[in-house]
Amino acid sequence: MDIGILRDRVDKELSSIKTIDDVRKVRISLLGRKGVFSEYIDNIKLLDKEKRREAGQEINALKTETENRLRELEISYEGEEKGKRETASRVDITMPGKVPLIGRKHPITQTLDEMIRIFTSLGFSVAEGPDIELDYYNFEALNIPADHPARDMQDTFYIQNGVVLRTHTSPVQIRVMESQLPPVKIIAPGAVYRCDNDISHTPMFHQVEGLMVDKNVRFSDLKGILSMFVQEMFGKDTPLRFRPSYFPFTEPSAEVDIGCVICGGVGCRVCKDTGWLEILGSGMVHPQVFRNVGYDQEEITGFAFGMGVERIAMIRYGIDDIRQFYYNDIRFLSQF
Ligand code: 2NM
Repeated sequence: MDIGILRDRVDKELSSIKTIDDVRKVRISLLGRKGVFSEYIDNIKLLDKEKRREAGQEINALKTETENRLRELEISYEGEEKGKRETASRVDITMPGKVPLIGRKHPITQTLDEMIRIFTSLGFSVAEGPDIELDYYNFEALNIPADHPARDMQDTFYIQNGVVLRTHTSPVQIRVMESQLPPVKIIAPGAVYRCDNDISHTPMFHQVEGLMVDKNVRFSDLKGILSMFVQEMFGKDTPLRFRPSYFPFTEPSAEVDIGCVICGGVGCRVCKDTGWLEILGSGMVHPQVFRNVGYDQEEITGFAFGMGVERIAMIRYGIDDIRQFYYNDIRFLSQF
């Protein structure tokens, strides 16, 4: 009696199994009442007396092993079969597909990108600098005196002695002027920080400041550049006006209004019935600022301006509460 042949038969039949039905068929053919194992066990009695015991033990061991392997196969095919049935009942292939949500840029980024596009098309380069700034670059070099209210603890985030979160992007312009000679024609976009939080102020907001310095730069150049900007940003027929103002770093200084884009100038809640919306501050760079960066203020002149990106975006999209930009509510953000 050759147990090797029996083992080969078992291996061959087990490896042919592909479904739960195969498991049942193979179990009957190997372990059934008229199966292969029965046949071998019946034949033990034909052996010599002394060989019967050994053959019986070997066949029984192989039988137990075969039973175990069949049980394992049965469990794994059962699971597979069950999984198929469940999947078939769970997935309704007639359902419409899920449309993935498509992301987009934040409205402030969209507005900032558009502002940068307009100014670069007018020949301005983009300059950047640190958000954490020295008191010197944020205030001192800009001719802002020690007792100016902007330098108060209540208005500025102080990091440590002589170090602040920048309250405007003007320090970037100072750094650029320190490091290169005129002509300079740059914008400085980026985040700025002020201790303020209400319907029209967030502690972090964004600015775009511009600076043009060369021989013979005049106030009319400022008017030309800002007119072009307003026409591109708000439309060709948008009216524009300059009002006298004051900044420590410009002389003369001017604030710029555009005709109210909500009411067309007849008066409404947004423009507080004035027909005008203030959009930016500007002026001719103060000679003291040029002295601070080592420029010869007899040789060159320049204009500068600064505006809030959130304010431009609020006018552009007709939003009345600046804080909407920072709640990160997808129902608000997905409108832009
Ligand atoms: C403003 C208004 C007016 C300004 C001035 C300078 C610099 F560095 F040239 F002195 N940068 N930005 C400026 C001038 C900013 O923001 C309302």
